[in-house]
Amino acid sequence: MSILFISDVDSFDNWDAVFRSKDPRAQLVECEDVDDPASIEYALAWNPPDGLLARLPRLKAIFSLGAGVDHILRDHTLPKGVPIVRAVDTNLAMRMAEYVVLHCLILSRQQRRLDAQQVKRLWVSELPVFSSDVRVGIMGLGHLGRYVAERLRDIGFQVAGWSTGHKEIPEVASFAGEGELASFLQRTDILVSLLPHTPKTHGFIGTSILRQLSRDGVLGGPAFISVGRGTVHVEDDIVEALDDGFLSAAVLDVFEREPLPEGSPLWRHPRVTVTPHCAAVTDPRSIVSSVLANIARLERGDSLENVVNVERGY
Ligand code: NDP
Ligand code: OXD
Repeated sequence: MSILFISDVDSFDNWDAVFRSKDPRAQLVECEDVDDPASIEYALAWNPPDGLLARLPRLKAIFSLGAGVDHILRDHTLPKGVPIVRAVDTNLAMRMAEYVVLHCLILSRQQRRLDAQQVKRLWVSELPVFSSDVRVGIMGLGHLGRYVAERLRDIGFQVAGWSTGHKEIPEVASFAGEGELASFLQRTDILVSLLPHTPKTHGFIGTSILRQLSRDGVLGGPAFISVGRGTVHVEDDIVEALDDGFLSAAVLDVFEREPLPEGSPLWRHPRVTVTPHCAAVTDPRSIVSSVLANIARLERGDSLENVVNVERGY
């Protein structure tokens, strides 16, 4: 079966090698090597150029190279009726949990202050903040949000999540919808955004959300960690909230524009940590098996797993 590989960031050779090792019948091809568009049955894509997928007349399914699918859905010419499948993978969830746990601990253990002290050779030991006194709030309690919530809970943080519908996760408080948003924000010291980018979440985390976060927590002001999509937060509002002392810190892995433009004030802000969209990178070794299993399902006439709801946008 022919699978078209489309990505401006992933290595074709890496993915091709993994596909070959798992199923010699799976033939990965790059756009420039496609002689006959009708030969392509599947596409594996990150940020495909507009119109490209519509030119494949026998396409059976589109697999996203990531958990997010906004990079595919923004093409308004997508072929009708062709299912879009997103990456759902424990490995990806583990990487995301590492990132969020790391930064929640850096914030709660005040590691940046300790680093600054070391530079000045200062020996100042203060009473540590206990993770059990820090309230983390995760926006988006989906596949990644749930896994992250459980790991933070295991370390002792007080964890809550906010999503469209309520979730049952032991010792994680669940808030849902507009009606419970204010209560969720008011009990949150570290806000983590793991929302997908959809028409509803576009520009959602700005001044009015940030200003509802708790001011009476142990961190001396709320902090914000953005790992979902940069188009969900508003960078000017984050900078303003930091500059007027409302936010104590921001950790940003995703941005309104990527790569983050050189002129962005975020690069040099003393209370901002910038990372280059690397919180959880899709590993071909674990994704390829699920793509092949899904293709086998389709070929048998069974339904695909992890199909995106195009109306909802995630
Ligand atoms: P899921 O689709 O499993 O989860 C999305 C969650 O967001 C769900 O809990 C959903 O609620 C909630 N949600 C969506 N829209 C709204 C809304 N309008 N209001 C309230 N809640 C909402 O996605 P994943 O957990 O797999 O991934 C989340 C995102 O993480 C991806 O879309 C991607 O953008 C990003 N990502 C970033 C990476 C990085 O390296 N920085 C790596 C991988 C992913 P409900 O469950 O009730 O429907
Ligand atoms: C994803 C990402 O969506 O890496 O998987 O951002």
